[in-house]
Amino acid sequence: MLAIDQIISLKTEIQQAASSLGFDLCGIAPAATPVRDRDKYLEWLGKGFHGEMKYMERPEHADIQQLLPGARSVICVAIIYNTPHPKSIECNDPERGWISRYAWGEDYHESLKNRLKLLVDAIRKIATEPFDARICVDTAPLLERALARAAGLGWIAKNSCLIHPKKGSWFLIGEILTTLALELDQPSPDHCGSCTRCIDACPTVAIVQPGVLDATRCISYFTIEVKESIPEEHRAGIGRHVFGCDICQDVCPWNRKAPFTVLDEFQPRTFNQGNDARTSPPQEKTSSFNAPLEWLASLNEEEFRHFFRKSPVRRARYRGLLRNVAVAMGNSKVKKFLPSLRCLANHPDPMVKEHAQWAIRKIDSDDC
Ligand code: B12
Ligand code: SF4
Ligand code: SF4
Repeated sequence: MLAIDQIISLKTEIQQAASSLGFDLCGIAPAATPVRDRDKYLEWLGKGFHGEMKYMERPEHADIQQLLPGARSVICVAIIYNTPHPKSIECNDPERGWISRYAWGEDYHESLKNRLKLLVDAIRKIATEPFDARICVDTAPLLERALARAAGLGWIAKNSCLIHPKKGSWFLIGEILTTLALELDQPSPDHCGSCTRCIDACPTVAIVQPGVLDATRCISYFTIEVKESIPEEHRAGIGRHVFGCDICQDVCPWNRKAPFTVLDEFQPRTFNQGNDARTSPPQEKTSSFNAPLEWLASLNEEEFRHFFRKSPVRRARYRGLLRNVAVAMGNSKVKKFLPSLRCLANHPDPMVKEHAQWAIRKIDSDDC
């Protein structure tokens, strides 16, 4: 058993190691999901707010001990992905599609996991007793925001994101569950006050109550998680989003002065436009930031795999991205998209075809 001064110095050393590995925040929570959050999660599931995300129904969500028997602490970390590019609400070009900010560069799952593995290695060198550890980033059934709040990394805000008073909310979180008993942090207080900007700005009215998101109305859910047809009544609300949505964070006053990352992995990717962009001579550079819809619609499957290699966008899959692009083109009402949409309307995939036909009807109906 460690003495109290050893516990305190171990925590400080862990935080220093986390910072040197590129993490922007690091705090310690008890190894138990707070009861209030577990109840809210069960209520959320009961209302069917998770929709098609069946992975959200895994019962271990409420029980950290099932994930790591003997766990005593959770080391929570956050990494900022914000870069100095305009917000989605500042870019209104209907000819371009919005990929959400976290998805402009590399997929964070691998890079966070690798950093967390290095952090575990570093802790093994400084801890005076053996311990078990398990790394989690997004995919494990954990209420990550609830744990991060308990670790003092921020408050769960009305838009349901975790916000830190100095860092804003443009960050991703990960955890190390451990059998080590570490000095705990205090949960962060709520700073939303009377503000309701995110609730008012959400185009699909997905924030049904402060802190409660009906995912089945969220643009992020439709464009990333839904694998088949997007119900027609929800297509107009998607606007020009082709992967995820940033609006409820864009409007948040706590993000006004949010810091930027210096990490290359989160910077937007650039591509050379052209029919075969890998072999044709360099033409106009395009990027994952505010990408031209026509260019996205022109990608073949091989090009999609090449351009979005190790990118979060891969989660939507090729057919899902084309579906989203067709919806965004339809919503734009831009007539010059008709030739691209006619190509997509001949696509062998019936889902892509149907969304392109819908978009053509939508643009044509604007004639009268
Ligand atoms: C499923 C999921 C989604 C779903 C559902 C989102 C949701 N709000 O549940 C969809 C696809 C819509 C989604 C979207 C996004 N996601 Co997501 N997602 C997840 C995932 C895998 C699970 C979230 C979850 O447990 N939901 C269940 C609900 C019940 O939990 P909750 O929303 O956190 O609710 C808590 C509070 O709101 C509170 N609460 C509930 N009811 C009430 C009622 C009252 C009155 C009060 C006061 C509180 C309260 O208690 C709940 C439990 O703690 C997590 C990773 C993980 N394993 O945690 C990432 C995660 C939450 N997502 C993340 C990100 C980045 C996003 C997007 C920004 C991506 C994008 N740009 O499109 C958007 C943001 C949308 C938003 N406003 O939340 C990050 C969030 C980082 C942060 N700073 O908060 C996470 C943590 C991934 C990560 N490892 O970094 N996501
Ligand atoms: S991510 Fe977009 S659609 Fe989802 S709750 Fe926020 S503003 Fe609404
Ligand atoms: S916009 Fe306002 S209410 Fe919404 S999360 Fe930010 S501070 Fe809270």
